[in-house]
Amino acid sequence: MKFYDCETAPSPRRVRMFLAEKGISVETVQVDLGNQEQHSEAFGKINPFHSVPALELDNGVVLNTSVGICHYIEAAHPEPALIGADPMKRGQIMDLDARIEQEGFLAVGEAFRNRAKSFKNNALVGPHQHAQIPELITRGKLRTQQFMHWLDQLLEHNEFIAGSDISIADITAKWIKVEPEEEQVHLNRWFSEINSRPSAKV
Ligand SMILES: N[C@@H](CCC(=O)N[C@@H](CS)C(=O)NCC(=O)O)C(=O)O
Repeated sequence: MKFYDCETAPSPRRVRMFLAEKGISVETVQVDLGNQEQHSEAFGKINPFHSVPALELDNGVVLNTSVGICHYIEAAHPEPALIGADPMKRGQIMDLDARIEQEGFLAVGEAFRNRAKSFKNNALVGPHQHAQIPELITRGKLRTQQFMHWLDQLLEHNEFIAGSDISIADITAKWIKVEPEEEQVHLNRWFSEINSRPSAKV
């Protein structure tokens, strides 16, 4: 198996933290996003979506989304369960994970990629060029605030995002690089707990 990674990017970090929680290590290849290596012809043959992470299995099949890769790892190495040990828990965890990806991860990305000069004609990840839309900076920031508020309220009742154990939903939320407000006490408590785990150092 070969894991296509980029040390500094948040999406591959989700997979690295997932692997670390499982206690698994995988051969890793760095893809230099800073130098646009994801757009090289060679990498395009591995992942036509020109993004990381990607996981190449021993039979040549390539998985190319964080969530797909994590599901594969969970099925191959069920313990400790990070996507629910029974059908109901799995459904609940994936509901939360999808919400965090859509409302949090993508909202932060919307604000960031429509603002940063380095993404001028690359506002969306992938093989196609998309111009930045400045209005999306404001909308992305507002959506991020609404998301952080929702997460803070959820964590008032749950130690981890989906209950009493860490799950993929915590890992997805951890890599949303936004500092909580001081008064978001539940979110702050959860952040310090999750940041203290060895798997968060990946
Ligand atoms: N839905 C994909 C998104 C992957 C993604 O956005 N990867 C970013 C790094 S965090 C990337 O490859 N960016 C390349 C680019 O900006 O051209 C996943 O979860 O794996």
